[in-house]
Amino acid sequence: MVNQLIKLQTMTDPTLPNAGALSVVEMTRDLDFKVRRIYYIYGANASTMRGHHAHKKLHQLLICIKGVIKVDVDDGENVVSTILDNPSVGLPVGPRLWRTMEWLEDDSILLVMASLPYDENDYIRDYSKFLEWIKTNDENSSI
Ligand code: T46
Repeated sequence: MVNQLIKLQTMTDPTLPNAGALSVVEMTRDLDFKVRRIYYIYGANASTMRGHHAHKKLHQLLICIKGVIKVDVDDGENVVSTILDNPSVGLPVGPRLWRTMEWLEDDSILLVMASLPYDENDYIRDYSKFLEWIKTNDENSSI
């Protein structure tokens, strides 16, 4: 399992070196799912751990738009860690993957684009149930 970061189209103006950058996520070009929900997590101190769950059907794109966040993705056999410290890249995280996020800097902000509306039934929040679920179900299983 490899976490493939998506490099987002990013514009800067060389004539305005202090004017920042503008990054774009465009459907189809950058994402293979339609965005049905956007949320963001902010105000967390360094060392905060979040996640600790998998999704049955949900596809997401995670972008750390401020600070540094480590994302561990576990497919039940391997864990791949990715440091998100650049707002011009996104990490796609699909269903059937156990994810854990660790805030490595105070006030880092995680922006998430998601393929479906919120549905608690799509979550698996118990690791042993996750291991069981991926053995016996796929993304098309009813939830
Ligand atoms: C994920 C990672 C990256 C809602 O009511 N609506 C929503 O759209 C979301 C995302 C959450 N909630 C509720 C569910 C919980 O009662 O907000 C509470 C906090 O959510 P949770 O503990 O799941 O937050 P994280 O940071 O552990 O996980 C979140 C997403 O829930 C999850 O889908 O993949 O970010």
